[in-house]
Amino acid sequence: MNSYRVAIYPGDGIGKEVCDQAVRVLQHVQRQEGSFQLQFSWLPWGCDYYFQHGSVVPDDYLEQLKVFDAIFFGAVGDPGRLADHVTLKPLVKIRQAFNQYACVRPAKLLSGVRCPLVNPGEIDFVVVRENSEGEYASCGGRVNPGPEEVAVQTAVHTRRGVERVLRYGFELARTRRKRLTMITKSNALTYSMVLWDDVLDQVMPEYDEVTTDRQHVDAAAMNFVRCPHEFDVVVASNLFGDILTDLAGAIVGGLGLAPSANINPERVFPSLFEPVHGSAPDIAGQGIANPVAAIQSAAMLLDWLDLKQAAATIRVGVERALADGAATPDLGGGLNTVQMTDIILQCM
Ligand code: GGG
Repeated sequence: MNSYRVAIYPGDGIGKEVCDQAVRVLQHVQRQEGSFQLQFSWLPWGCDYYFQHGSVVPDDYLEQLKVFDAIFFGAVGDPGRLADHVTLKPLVKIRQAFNQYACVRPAKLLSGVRCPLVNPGEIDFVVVRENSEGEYASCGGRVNPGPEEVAVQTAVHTRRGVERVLRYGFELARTRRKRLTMITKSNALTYSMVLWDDVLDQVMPEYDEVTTDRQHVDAAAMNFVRCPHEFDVVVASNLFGDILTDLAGAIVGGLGLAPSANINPERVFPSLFEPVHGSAPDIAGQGIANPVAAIQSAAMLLDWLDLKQAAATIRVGVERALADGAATPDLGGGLNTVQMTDIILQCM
């Protein structure tokens, strides 16, 4: 029987609550299938760890994580106790150090879910967010503390980095409706985003069965609302992808439903799976967080481990539960986190 080691990094706030439920679902499907084994290692990192040890993660956290087959992540952030950039830093570092350069964020409107748009049509697209460089490159500094202080933060886009994420997007588009939209702002960001345009021009002829277009990020934000059904695969830089996927989550029912996978396509390092949402301090501890985004992320983890049947079983459970009207408060319902998971388990 194949056995896989999975690191669980729940983090802060509702990250812990939804991780518990995602692991429950993984254990359930593992029992149901009986053909694979998942060994979970819980990592107590995050804000509480910081106040015990003086840092959010131990010094050797990348070494510790390297040995796993996959990482499951909850959410980070506890702004009342610790600045957000301190809690987020290890996550960004993991994505970069482990070359998880393709952040895959599906946006699909499921039956039974209320869409905030009036005539949405069928919404089923995937945003591939460049995840290892761009605006998150952590390149810059601050000088002259005081009234004349200056902060510089430089985005770093490399030809290699842009090309590999575009190729990932094209390969994905080949398996779907064969449309790819590249998001830039190359009318204003005339160095970095024109590099994206140039790389698209170079790569595109190799994928001539894929229809390609390009949109500036402001137009794309409008079109996500105006005509979301027209998108299939969307490729964007790190920050643009992050912003657009909150919007994408909102139009398919809310961030409580939005999963993601931070993929190292070459499989040299473990990939990391997490809900798109953050730690939601406003509802943390109340037991009412929507576990669906985390559970759907768990399905993406199983897909990545090539446990396709188990992943499909989870998706069927989620889709049936939502179609039957199961809903947490963010979806307009009254179920708590555990009750929502109970129903998903019954539907699997
Ligand atoms: N589950 C993801 C999470 O905690 N996200 C917090 C956040 O602010 N992330 C920013 C990012 O993904 O770039």
